[in-house]
Amino acid sequence: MSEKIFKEAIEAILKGDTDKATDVAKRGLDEGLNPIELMDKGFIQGINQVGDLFETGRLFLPQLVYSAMAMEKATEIINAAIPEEKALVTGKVVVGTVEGDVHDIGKTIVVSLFKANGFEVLDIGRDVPVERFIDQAEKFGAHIIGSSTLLTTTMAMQKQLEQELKKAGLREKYKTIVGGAPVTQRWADRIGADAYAQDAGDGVKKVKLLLTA
Ligand code: B12
Repeated sequence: MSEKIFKEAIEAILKGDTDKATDVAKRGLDEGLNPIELMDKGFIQGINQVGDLFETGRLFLPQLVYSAMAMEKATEIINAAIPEEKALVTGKVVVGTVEGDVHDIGKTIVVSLFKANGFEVLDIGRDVPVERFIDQAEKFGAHIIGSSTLLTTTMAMQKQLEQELKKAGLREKYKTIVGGAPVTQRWADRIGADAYAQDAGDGVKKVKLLLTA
């Protein structure tokens, strides 16, 4: 039964059909599916397929935009249904998408899962300049700064964040975690970030490790 819902979720995103995505998200939750599973095995598979079709020229920007709109709606509904757990490890995390990049679906999922795991999270949005990451982390009293990038061209901003933290004499004050589709552990090591996470669940594990390190 859940397989059918996952398939419908994939189809809704492929078609860029927001009404269908809304209906499938609500129906899946009503039927008692785990929201994270519904996201991972359904909607995220759909948006990844859209990305592949776009990359190989079999789908164009207007369709990508419709698929993204359907994905944003599904994400909003599902995020609201993720149960909040009592935190065993607490900490404050600032999360944003770097300057020049407007992709925020993944970042928003990360924010929800962090909150669901009891971390205090400040979501600073997308297209965020490095200075703002630092300024907001200072004001929020963050322990960790998390940055997301989906474009290879904006990955350099994560490196710049490391450099600016050093310049400001703040590098030891914070732990940093990087994520986003083109980001790898190798990139994290290269720029000197404290951690890399391949998805939101991995992010939760890594943040817990950083907070107890
Ligand atoms: C949806 C989408 C869009 C939407 C974004 C809507 C939105 N509100 O986010 C729209 C239509 C706006 C868009 C625009 C563009 N896009 Co686009 N887009 C995508 C697409 C299809 C899916 C991204 C997505 O949401 N994935 C689903 C989420 C859940 O996954 P995720 O983001 O990777 O996040 C997970 C993990 O990476 C991790 N994570 C992510 N961030 C973080 C941060 C931390 C701290 C942690 C711990 C973990 C973590 O956890 C998340 C959840 O599990 C990708 C293809 C792809 N496969 O990535 C292309 C893609 C990223 N886009 C691409 C391009 C080229 C563009 C445009 C330049 C197109 C254009 N010509 O205008 C513009 C960019 C505009 C800009 N300046 O930013 C290319 C990038 C190529 C490259 N090498 O850089 C891709 C790869 C498509 C392709 N295959 O060509 N896009």
